[in-house]
Order: sequence, then structure tokens, then C-alpha cells
Amino acid sequence: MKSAWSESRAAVSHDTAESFLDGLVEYRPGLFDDVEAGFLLRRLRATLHWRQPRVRLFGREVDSPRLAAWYGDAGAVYTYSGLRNEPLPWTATLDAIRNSVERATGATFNSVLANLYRDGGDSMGWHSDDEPELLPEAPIASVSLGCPRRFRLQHKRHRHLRLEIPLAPGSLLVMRAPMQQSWRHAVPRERGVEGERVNLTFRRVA
Ligand SMILES: O=C(O)CCC(=O)C(=O)O
Ligand SMILES: [Mn+2]
Repeated sequence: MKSAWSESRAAVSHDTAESFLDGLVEYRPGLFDDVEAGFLLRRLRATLHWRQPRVRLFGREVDSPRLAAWYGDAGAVYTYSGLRNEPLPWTATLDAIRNSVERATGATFNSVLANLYRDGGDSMGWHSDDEPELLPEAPIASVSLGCPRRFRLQHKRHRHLRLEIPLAPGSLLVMRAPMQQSWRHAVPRERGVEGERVNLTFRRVA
């Protein structure tokens, strides 16, 4: 329901030449209540095929600071850091979460990247989800479970435009087009966070 959303308009620029580039980020706490969120966290933690992604950094291959798993429709292939990721077939739990997310957003998704942050030492560096196989007009919908973490957004050209949203367990964050063209986002390391967090980012691959 529209009124359930607390919307943060990412565009705070009054420069009309820029404002159409800015996109919209929507945050909805409580897509899942505490009991559901706890259940889903334990289930996904135990049943997804978590792997250690590797990235190329300054010519060397290193471990990413988190674990990940890629699920989706057959053919929803996703390449990042030169690695081709064939999706695993939807599990019943992921498919049920996808249904809730599709109802809440009015969009459809054919794949999901699952991220596991083992503690506050795990993180996601600054990036945009703008790989060529992701449909640029499709939103990206992100479900958070487990330990709350800070989600940061920064405008690419107007770098003083920043937003920080604490992502609560059971919440849904939606980045609407053309957010990925004009903003980047990150989940920084957080000292003192000891618990795990699972994040699901639902995507539409061409
Ligand atoms: O963990 C998060 O909230 C963000 C994940 C993310 O940005 C991604 O998977 O592309
Ligand atoms: Mn992302």
C-alpha cells in the first residue's frame, strides 16, 4: 500500500537538468514481521548454496568480504568481475519471498543475488548495479534479514548528496530507475556488529 512507504526522495537537487537523472529510493520496514524475519534468516542461512566470491583487485584475485549465492530463472546469467554466474533454480523459500516483493513493488523479478554478511567485518564496496544484462528501467528490490546494517547512497556527480538508511530486519528497500545511473551505494564495515545479516537483491536480467 502506497501509504505504508516512508519515501526518501533521493533527488534533492533543484537543478532541473539533473533532477530527472536522480531516481527514487523507497524504504519499507516490516515487509516481514520479527517472527517471519527470524525464520527466513535461519532458513536461508542453512539452505542456500553460499560461496566465496572472488574479485580482481589491482591485478590480483582476492576474496570478497562476504559470501554470496545467485538464484533465478534458467538463462538469467549474470557476469561480474569477469565471472559468469549461472543461476541456481529458485528454492521454495526464495520464491515465496519473491512473491511478497513483487506484490509490494508491482514489479517482476527473474533473479536474486543473496549476500551473507558474517559480521560487521563483512561489507559491500561502493558500486552501482548497472551491469549491461540488468534491465536499466527495472527497479532493484532489496530484502534485509538479521543484524541491521547501514546502507549508504551517494550521487555520482554531486558527491555531497548522500543518504544513509539503517536497514532493519524484515525491511524492503527499492531503488527505482534511473537510480543506478546517477547514484552509487555501499554497505560499510561496522565495528561492534557481531551478528549475521542476509540480504536478497531481486533483479531483472535481460
Ligand atoms: O546488502 C545490501 O543491502 C546491498 C547489496 C547490494 O548492493 C548488491 O547486492 O548489489
Ligand atoms: Mn548493489
